[in-house]
Amino acid sequence: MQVGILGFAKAGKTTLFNLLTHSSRQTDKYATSKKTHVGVANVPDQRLVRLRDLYNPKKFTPATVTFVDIPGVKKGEGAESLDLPALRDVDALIHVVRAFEDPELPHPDGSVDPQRDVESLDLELILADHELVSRRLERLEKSKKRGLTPDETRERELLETVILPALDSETPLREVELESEDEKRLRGFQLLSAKPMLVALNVDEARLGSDAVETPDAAAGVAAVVISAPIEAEVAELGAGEQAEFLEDLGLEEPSVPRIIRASYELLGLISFFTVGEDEVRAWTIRRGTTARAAAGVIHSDLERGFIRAEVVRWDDLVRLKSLAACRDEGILRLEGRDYVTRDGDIMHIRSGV
Ligand SMILES: Nc1nc2c(ncn2[C@@H]2O[C@H](COP(=O)(O)OP(=O)(O)O)[C@@H](O)[C@H]2O)c(=O)[nH]1
Ligand SMILES: [Mg+2]
Repeated sequence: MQVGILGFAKAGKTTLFNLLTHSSRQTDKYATSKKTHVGVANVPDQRLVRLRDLYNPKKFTPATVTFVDIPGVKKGEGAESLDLPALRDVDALIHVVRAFEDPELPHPDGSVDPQRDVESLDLELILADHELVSRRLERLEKSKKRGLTPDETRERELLETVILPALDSETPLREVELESEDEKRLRGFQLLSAKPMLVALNVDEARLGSDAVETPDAAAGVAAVVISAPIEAEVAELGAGEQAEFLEDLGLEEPSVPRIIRASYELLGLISFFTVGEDEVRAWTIRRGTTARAAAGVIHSDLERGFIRAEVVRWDDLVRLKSLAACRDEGILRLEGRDYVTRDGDIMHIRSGV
């Protein structure tokens, strides 16, 4: 699962990327980087930590999210200034919006205005989508001579009557409700404005934790978090004790990095199930609604092919009773079939005949 970090130049994208992925890529004081960076972050999960404490395993494997730091968007250049291949591949977007003032680092637009930046970035995504959809419609138009398949006919209708009008009226596609059939039809296009988005407002340190921060009124379906990237970098350097004190002084409950990683995970509609044992305690990532058999396939394709049943217990019941055997004795270790819908926090043990 990949999340793209996107925004205008000098918003703090690379600074945030470094924090999320423990990297040390060059940030841009004067120049503007044109490099796309890829890094991996562990998803913080207290449940998994409790399970680790219980098993003391040789190996501990949290869930991960991959972050892609995409070079700054240039206004008005739409698709041309975007690293489109990197952007098409990501499953969700974090838009880093500059809300900090710094006379040494002029905003490319001359002033700091989060609301304007949220709207202009959306517009860039909409323009890129518009171009792609128009080209596709032209191609379908040409194919009309040989006759369109029923699928192509439906696609044409969808693009012409729903998608293009939305883009024409500058509505991001994430706000357009579609039947799941149509959503599937569009998925292959990897339309940018259809991807789920999180707005990260990068504010001055003095305003962090204050209620005075006005989050830009991003459209429906867009979550927002407030961060101060340099402050987060300082927090990351501190030991746990000092960290708590420092955060308290700032009026914060926890650093924003774990919050952003978790928010990305949720944005993508992802949940975790766990496998436990002395060898490994591990979180596995699935989409909400995944069946037990498909979940087994995430661990190994053999487990999916030979799936017989899953033994399932809630993570907190296991922590309370301390072993799967005890859960079995208590009668709370359930046997579930292939169609069981896996829940967030399930401990799964797959029985397979392969
Ligand atoms: N004062 C201040 N400077 C910041 C903040 N966030 C990032 N910077 C600085 O802004 C410059 C650009 O940051 P960078 O992460 O490279 O931005 P990018 O172009 O969006 O990748 C760097 O010199 C950062 O140190 C912030 O919240 N406050
Ligand atoms: Mg950068």
